[in-house]
Amino acid sequence: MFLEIKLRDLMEVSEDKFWIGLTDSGKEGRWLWVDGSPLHERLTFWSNNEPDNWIALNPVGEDCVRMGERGGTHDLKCWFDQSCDVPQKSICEKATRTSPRVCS
Ligand SMILES: [Ca+2]
Ligand SMILES: [Ca+2]
Repeated sequence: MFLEIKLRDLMEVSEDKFWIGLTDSGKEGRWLWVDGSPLHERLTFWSNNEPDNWIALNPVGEDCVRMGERGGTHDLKCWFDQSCDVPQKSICEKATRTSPRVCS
């Protein structure tokens, strides 16, 4: 929900979506995050009829996942598998920045 809300304001057109670091390029249908951890199948947000590994535009299929719906979604189902060759913006995760504690 946090990401979906953040992206709404950043999307200018409907194709202006964001890679989330999830792929099935190693084995079709086996979804892994970029750190190698598997997708928790009970915690997915696929849009209707996705993932479909659609091959009409690219015979290799669709092995990368992007998210976002301009204007938002009511059910958070905003993940789409897409050809990895399509340029998109990306969401990156980084460690929490912590500041040293000061004792007084
Ligand atoms: Ca695929
Ligand atoms: Ca797709």
